[in-house]
Amino acid sequence: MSELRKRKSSGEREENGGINHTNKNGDFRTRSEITVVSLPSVISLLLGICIGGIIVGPWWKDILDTVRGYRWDYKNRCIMESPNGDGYGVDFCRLPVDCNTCSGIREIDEFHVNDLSIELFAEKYAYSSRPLVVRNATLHWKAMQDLDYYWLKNQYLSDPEILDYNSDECWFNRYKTMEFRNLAAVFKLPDYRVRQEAGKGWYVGWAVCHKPVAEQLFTMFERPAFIHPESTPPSKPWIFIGTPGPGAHSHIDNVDLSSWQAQIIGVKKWTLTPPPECYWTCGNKQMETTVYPGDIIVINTNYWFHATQIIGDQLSLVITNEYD
Ligand SMILES: O=C(O)CCC(=O)C(=O)O
Repeated sequence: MSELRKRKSSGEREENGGINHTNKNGDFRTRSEITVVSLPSVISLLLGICIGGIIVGPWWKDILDTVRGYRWDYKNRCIMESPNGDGYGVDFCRLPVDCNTCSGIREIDEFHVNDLSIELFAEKYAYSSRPLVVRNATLHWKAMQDLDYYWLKNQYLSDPEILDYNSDECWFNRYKTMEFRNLAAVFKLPDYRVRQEAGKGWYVGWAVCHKPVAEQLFTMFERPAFIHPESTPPSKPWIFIGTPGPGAHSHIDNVDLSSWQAQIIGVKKWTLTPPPECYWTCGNKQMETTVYPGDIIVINTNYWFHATQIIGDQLSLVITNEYD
């Protein structure tokens, strides 16, 4: 060992990363390498951390949310969906969806109603969150002849108590039509606005939780042919109605089940986007489809972000129902 030491000169590096030093008696000593950081650098670093913390601190969650594309509730471990302050949208916290579902879906499938059996629908679409358009599915419904804005107005105004009815099942969404405080306002529209001859466009949706109206509405439509006969019959249909222009803003729902929507009057363009938590699996590529009178679109609105737009020059009117 001493032989080895003598062959090395003072300050020469040893294999273990230390440095040899010779003391005044001529002995060798090994010391670990020390990196000296100057005091001003340490102070600058600490100052930087403090200032950075003060500046970014209150916003770090916002910054993370922006990067992620959704707002995460750390306490309840769910994604916060909030109204955007304009009075439309629903405030709730949802669990992230299963991104395997959207990973293989690049477009909205389409069938003519005669080509879609109950079995095929049950196997491939009903419970898979795979969106679907079924063409010419409602051409025989009475609604196609008789249902319009004025039919609804007559039903709702037939008894002054109907519009006052309220329950947990009732909801009314005015989207961007801020002038409508409630459903009653929709039926006070002057004719020229229903016929879109003048004035601003409007768009609303609501649950037909008003029993007398729901009963009459049920005479206008039936369970779509591709839905299993043992599926629970519809109980409270929803109506969406409005003039050409923006329909629903992009949003995700917090409802019980998947739903179908039958286009009775007008033409509607749908845009579906995978949920933001699935960005790395499904991307954010939008899928679009256009539905015409007689068509049905089937969507799990709890899974897909969806937005609508009314195109053409006619008012749009649809009946929607959940199914199990
Ligand atoms: O029909 C529309 O314009 C919107 C429908 C919708 O948002 C829904 O069914 O959840």
